[in-house]
Amino acid sequence: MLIKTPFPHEPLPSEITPQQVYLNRRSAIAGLGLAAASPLALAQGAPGGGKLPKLPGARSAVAGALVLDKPTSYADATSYNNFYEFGTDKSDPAERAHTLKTRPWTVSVEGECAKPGRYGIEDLLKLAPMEERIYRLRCVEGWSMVIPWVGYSLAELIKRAEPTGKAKFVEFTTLADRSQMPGLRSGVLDWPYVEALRMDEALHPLALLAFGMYGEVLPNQNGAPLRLVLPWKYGFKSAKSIVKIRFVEKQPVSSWERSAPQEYGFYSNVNPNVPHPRWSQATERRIGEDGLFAKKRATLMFNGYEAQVGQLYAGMDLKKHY
Ligand SMILES: Nc1nc2c(c(=O)[nH]1)N[C@H]1C(S)=C(S)[C@@H](COP(=O)(O)O)O[C@H]1N2
Ligand SMILES: [Mo]
Repeated sequence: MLIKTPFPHEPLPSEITPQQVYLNRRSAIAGLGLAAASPLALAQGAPGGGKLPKLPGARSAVAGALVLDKPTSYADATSYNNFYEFGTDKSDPAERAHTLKTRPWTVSVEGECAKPGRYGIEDLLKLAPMEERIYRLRCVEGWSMVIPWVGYSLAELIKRAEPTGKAKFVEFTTLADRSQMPGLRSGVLDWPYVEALRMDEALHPLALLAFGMYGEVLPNQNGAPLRLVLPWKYGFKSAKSIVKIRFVEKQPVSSWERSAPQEYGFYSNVNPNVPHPRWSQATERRIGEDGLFAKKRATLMFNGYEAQVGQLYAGMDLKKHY
């Protein structure tokens, strides 16, 4: 029998040095009288691949939306991915996701709401002003990236649907099409990939519906044409290539919970104090920082977004609700 091993990939070594290198570079830039390294300038200094259509976003005013960490290179962010619909190796999505058809694309909004509907991707792109958000993304496997995303708060779409009083949770279903996604032949997860949030989490302004990154539309391997980015939660909560958003009364079971309930809880908030049953979550390696002086970074509570989201979990036992 094949034993399921979710997230079987061993982390590579990492380092922390670039923090200092980076700070030095910032002061060097300031010394030259060039643009001070504001978050906006940092993002603009993180170029995309230049091959996809541009998708600019205005500097976000949402608290916590622009971390100062050096953005991960576009090459790293688009070649080291988790998108199991295209295979479980980190390089599989970049190699195979060209078969994903992102037009036409429709997202169905349904369940406990007054205004259900079907939104074409072109309508979603116009629904609210695009913002640039520089977020840390921390994978449960123990690595992280810093990505300048482009999108708007998920709340913008939710409020248009007018959820009813019964809508306690929001469930996200992503595309599962065997003709486009070779990874569906594997039983590593139950397809389609399903994730969910409590309503107040989904309405938090940091919860991002992303359509782009690095000033361009999302590459297929990063979840085109739209995905979630929930920076205070482990990466797997940030579902890619969403086709359905459903308001429900009962707490849904996510794909990862279903596959390994002892290992992946519903909340999946980044928490250095709650180890995964098979490894610690206390540290992480930042992708792109591997090298001679490889040193891991300390993982931060709620991935560094505690000031913004901590209140959502006040009074909850986070060891129980991991
Ligand atoms: N549909 C779908 N969404 C997904 C996944 C997946 O396998 N399928 N992997 C998740 C995991 S484990 C992580 S860490 C992030 C990775 O996003 P990135 O490849 O853009 O860095 O996507 C998440 N969203
Ligand atoms: Mo992940």
